[in-house]
Amino acid sequence: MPKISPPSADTPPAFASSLLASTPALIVLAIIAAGLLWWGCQIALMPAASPAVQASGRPALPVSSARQQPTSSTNPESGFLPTNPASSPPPRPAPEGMVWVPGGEFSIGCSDPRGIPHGGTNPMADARPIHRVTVKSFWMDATEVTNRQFEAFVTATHYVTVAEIPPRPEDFPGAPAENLVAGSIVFTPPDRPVGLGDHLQWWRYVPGANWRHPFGPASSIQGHEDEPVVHIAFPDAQAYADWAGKRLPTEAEWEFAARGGQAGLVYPWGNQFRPEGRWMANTWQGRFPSENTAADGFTGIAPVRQFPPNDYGLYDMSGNVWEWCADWYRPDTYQRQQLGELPTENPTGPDTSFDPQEPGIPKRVQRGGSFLCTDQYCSRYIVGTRGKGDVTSGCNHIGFRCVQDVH
Ligand SMILES: [Ca+2]
Ligand SMILES: [Ca+2]
Repeated sequence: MPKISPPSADTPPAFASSLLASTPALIVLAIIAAGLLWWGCQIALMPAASPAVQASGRPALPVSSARQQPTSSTNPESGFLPTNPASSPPPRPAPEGMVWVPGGEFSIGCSDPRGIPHGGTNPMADARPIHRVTVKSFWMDATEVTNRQFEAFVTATHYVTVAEIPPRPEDFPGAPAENLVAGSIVFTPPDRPVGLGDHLQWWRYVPGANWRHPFGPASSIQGHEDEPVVHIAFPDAQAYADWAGKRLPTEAEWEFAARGGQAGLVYPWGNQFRPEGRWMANTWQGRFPSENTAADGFTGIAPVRQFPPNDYGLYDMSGNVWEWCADWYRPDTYQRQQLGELPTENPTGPDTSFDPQEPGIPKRVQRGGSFLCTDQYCSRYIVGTRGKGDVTSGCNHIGFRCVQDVH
């Protein structure tokens, strides 16, 4: 289904429907989808890295050499206090492909990153106040779910993803039937520098783009089996998790896991973006969106496990692809938790979604940023920052990973 949310009961689909009825649908879908993805830093996808570029990906670096101790960001005045991990050992060996996350109490959130190197220009106000949250122990997928894993799910269940289903006419009254074409959002970088104020310069709605065909019908995932699956809408991620006997992480679980037992670090690995000159995550280098130097070794998505894991053994918690979390998104979630209006013990987020930028579009939390993140545009590779996405939208830099409860 195209990247337009079915309207909520109290919000008529006036905008989408009127546009669809009067404008070529694919253009409209691209406009709307790009708008939906804009604010949450859902920067569109670049073509996958060439084999030569991907082959140049560096082996994982020893984590210890890049680890840094918390510095000023952990002082109490900043709001960060030490993480108190639970002491219970894992009850059994980790399920295949998963790692143990001990749970415990930690400080969730993000200081205003403006002014720090690679901090970007967004104050990240929705990630404050920094406050204490407790989560239970759980297992977590060490990597983003890969094309290989998702294919096994589809083979077993014949599941059809949202991006493979044509939009329903009842959701877009007045739209010509020929305009309602299944597809997803792909990015075509302009061939020259452009201002960042008009995202339509690099967004494209591609009929037939989906997880099997990330760039459209002529593309495939053959040879990309160990890359994270993309074009995944929220229900798709949930369906996979159900099949696998897992679930999506809550936002608090995701951040507890990403911090790896450390407190108040800017990134999952420390406070420097490139400790000792090393690349620690797959992000964007060069002038966005026209120049992609792939200095980190990857023009597009990287196979999983190409960068060092964090202290819990989790890969790509920063960059590569965005990851769905279970919680509804609201910008005031942390304020409400701080005030006691929402739980801070195993929090599952608010009951409803609200994004002031797009009221009426139901959104869930996304975390970690993607290979398209850059401080010119989006610095949500910073560990405490929060992303968000329309639940019916996939895109070719949105994926997920799962967690499993301790039973
Ligand atoms: Ca890159
Ligand atoms: Ca990621």
